[in-house]
Amino acid sequence: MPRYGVHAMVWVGAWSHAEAERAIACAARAGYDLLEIPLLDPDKIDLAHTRTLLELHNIKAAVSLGLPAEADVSSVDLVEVRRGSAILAKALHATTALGGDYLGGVIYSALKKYSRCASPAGRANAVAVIRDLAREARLANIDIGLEAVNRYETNLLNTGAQTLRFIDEVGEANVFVHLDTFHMNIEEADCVGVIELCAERLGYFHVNENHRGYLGSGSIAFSPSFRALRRIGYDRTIAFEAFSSSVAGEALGAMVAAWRDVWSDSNDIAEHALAFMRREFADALRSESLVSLGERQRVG
Ligand code: LER
Ligand code: MN
Repeated sequence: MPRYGVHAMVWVGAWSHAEAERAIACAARAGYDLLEIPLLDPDKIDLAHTRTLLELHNIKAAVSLGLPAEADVSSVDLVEVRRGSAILAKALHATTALGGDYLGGVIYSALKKYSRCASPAGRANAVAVIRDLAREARLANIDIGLEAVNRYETNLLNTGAQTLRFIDEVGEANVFVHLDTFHMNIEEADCVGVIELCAERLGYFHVNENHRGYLGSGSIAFSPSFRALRRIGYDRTIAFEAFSSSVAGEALGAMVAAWRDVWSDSNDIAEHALAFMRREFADALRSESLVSLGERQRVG
């Protein structure tokens, strides 16, 4: 069975003690196995405090981030690349300190709208940084996830196929593809096909509506993707992600262009999402069993 996660920005836009307490307690109360903590400022997070809360509420942590423009590991400017590696080293330290086993997101470039294509030299820098990060992470049993995001948030990895090629170049066994239905909906020609293509290397799956609101209230057809996850025997993390301007606040709102107040009741949307994802996964099992029963009957 997969583990179900939720992004902390469903509750909070920063990570003070009070915000950590709220996000961790609410995610656990809603029934999630894991809380994805965005590492907004690695120097400001009180790791011991967060770890104590995670243990108290019996919930795992994953760490995610998008690199800032001035710390872009896919740059040809080595000062920027070094700044990016330093942030990733801190993020890896934070993941270990929180007892997490997953560090991912847009960690292979900046999370920003680029005005030109990625250069071969910049891409090679990103591959080298992720390789070094993965080697360090392996020592702590941490998996690294590269999230394919849409064209307005990176110029390097917009699709699952591009991410697989990049991972081949990195050549480390603990680097995985991280897919997100919001980004797949914009960039993939075939959302089912990409899940099947990435099967062996799929390490994390974000479930998101096209408007980042309540699952099922937008235009994304989730059932085919859940059936594909079942077919490939996916048993890693399925995490709900949603952003709304009133909850995410200015800084994060700007990063992911959450300009509208799409929803406002954090506990309600989180509970709704967990029930939705569990139902989709259970229905996917039923429909896959019906397909294989039909196949057996045709053959017999
Ligand atoms: C951003 O669009 C997103 O989907 C986040 O998961 C990025 O880390
Ligand atoms: Mn995402």
